[in-house]
Amino acid sequence: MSDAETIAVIPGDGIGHEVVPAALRVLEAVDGVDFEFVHVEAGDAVAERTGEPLPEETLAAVTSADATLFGATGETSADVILPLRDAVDSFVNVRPARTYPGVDAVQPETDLVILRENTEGVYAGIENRLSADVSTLTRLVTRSASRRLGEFACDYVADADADGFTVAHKNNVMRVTDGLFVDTIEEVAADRGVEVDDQYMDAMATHLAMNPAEYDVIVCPNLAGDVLSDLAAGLVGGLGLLPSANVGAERGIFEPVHGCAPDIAGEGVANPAATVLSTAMLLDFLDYDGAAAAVRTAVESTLADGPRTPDLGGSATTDELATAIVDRLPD
Ligand code: GGG
Repeated sequence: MSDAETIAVIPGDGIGHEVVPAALRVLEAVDGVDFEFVHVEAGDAVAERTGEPLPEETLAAVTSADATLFGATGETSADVILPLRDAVDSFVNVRPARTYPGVDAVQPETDLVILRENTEGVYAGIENRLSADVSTLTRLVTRSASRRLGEFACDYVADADADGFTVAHKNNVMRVTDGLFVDTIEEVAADRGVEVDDQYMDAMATHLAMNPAEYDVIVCPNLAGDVLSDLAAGLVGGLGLLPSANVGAERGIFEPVHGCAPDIAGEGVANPAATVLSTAMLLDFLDYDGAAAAVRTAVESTLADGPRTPDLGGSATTDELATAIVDRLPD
């Protein structure tokens, strides 16, 4: 029996084909972990070729792997990443946003994490075209998913030694759905003795842009988490720096927050840092804490005084950045 960790690898589309191989170079160079990579396809390109954005073989690889490294998808995102999150029962998307020494940031004090509900809300896929002129969307919120997210947030706060968390919502407008969301999470926090406050998500966007240091752990519904994490990326130097973990009870999918960036795809200049940092989250998930820390330190050191890709004001290629990160891993 092999002790290797099986990792399903899905580059997806666009710059996914550049940042995922770069991140694999880093994973392969990590000391003390054996990997078996299972390379599979999903996204726009495979859909164009075969008619199927998420082939059976890909779904099978993800549901049997120990973890999945995912790049990015474009037009077919709803047909790919949403069913993949469901397939591994990934109820939360963890999106840390922090600044790095040496990287220009709009808000250098930013150091927070967004815990995004990952299977419900307006991303539950319940949309209908009623007629040529009318379409509808159903916003799904359940007590069980909200409870699970609240419990995860309480555990997260305890592990991170944080004071508590802030729930983003809009329960003055979406009274029933966000009412259930906030009430359930607040009940869980009260049971667990965790401090929680809540804010309207629109007001939070303003406060976050102006005073990010006031936030530590933010818990939000699905769409709000998607939007607020891109906002947070803008505060710390761009989307090239934000990793994420889709966490399920047994499996996880690790992906950069950014999309497939068709404007720069094929040029070999995409910043791989977000994907490499996502592999650090993958290593944490598989309990290789030392290896995860080594990857983070190598990325931090590279961002501090190594080569830079154009999004950070340099002219380095994706490969040059990956090489610099690999060179800074401990022997
Ligand atoms: N790696 C991130 C990615 O592929 N983003 C495309 C996208 O639109 N994702 C939707 C989501 O994260 O819910």
